[in-house]
Amino acid sequence: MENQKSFSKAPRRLPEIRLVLLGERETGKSTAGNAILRKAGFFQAGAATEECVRQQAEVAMRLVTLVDTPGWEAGVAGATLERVKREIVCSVALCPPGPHALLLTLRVDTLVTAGHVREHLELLGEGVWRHTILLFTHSDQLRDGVDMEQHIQGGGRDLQYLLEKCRGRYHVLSGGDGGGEDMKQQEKRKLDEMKRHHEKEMEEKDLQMKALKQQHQEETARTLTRNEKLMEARKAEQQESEDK
Ligand SMILES: Nc1nc2c(ncn2[C@@H]2O[C@H](COP(=O)(O)OP(=O)(O)OP(=O)(O)O)[C@@H](O)[C@H]2O)c(=O)[nH]1
Ligand SMILES: [Mg+2]
Repeated sequence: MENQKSFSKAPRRLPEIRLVLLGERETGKSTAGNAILRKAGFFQAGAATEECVRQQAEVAMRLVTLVDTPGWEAGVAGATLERVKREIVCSVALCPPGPHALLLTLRVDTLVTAGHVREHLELLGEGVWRHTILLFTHSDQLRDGVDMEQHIQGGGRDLQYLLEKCRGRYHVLSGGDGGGEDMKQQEKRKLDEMKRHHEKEMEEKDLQMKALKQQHQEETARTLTRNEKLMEARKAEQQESEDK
């Protein structure tokens, strides 16, 4: 009975999801962070985020760790401070062993320049796209009669390029309220999908390592056998010349 009691009191271990929010300044990262974690004041929205901030909350039976970052300067002409670039690079270290996904915030009411996004996102390495999801913000600012699908279709080559780099992964966040229950279910599904993808990649890497190890062992065994045969042949030759 006592055992049962302590068992039921044991803390639950929730599946963990680790995310990093990245994007240009004032694209709504901090607002999105509060919406995802469903906490109004976790991240300071409406004021420039100066350094990375990490917050954690239980959302839909997941332990979600979210890192908010300072935004990079807008437009190709704007030079991003080195300090901000360093923060971007450090953001992933705040959710060890690494984020499951990077959320790239894009405002629907602003033109996007793919080169500018690349320049900043790829500070985290060229492989960064495999883990990136486009997160559209300010969807309440869409022009009348234009829905998200139409916005994406008409978003120009740069937006298409980013979408292709992310293999079509995107999510729409509406006006800072988190988008209602449907949106949260959608979000949860996408994040679980990302997590599965990430785990599969790790498994594949593990299999590749095993295959390499096996190959190495086989090669070593072959070399040893060849050497043994050579040694035997040499011994036989020596014996023969001694006998003569
Ligand atoms: N209308 C509307 N306003 C939004 C939305 N998301 C954010 N905002 C507003 O946009 C402004 C900037 O939002 P933040 O969340 O602080 O943006 P940020 O990307 O964190 O900004 P930095 O930290 O400076 O990079 C704030 O005044 C928000 O209230 C949205 O979906 N719709
Ligand atoms: Mg911010």
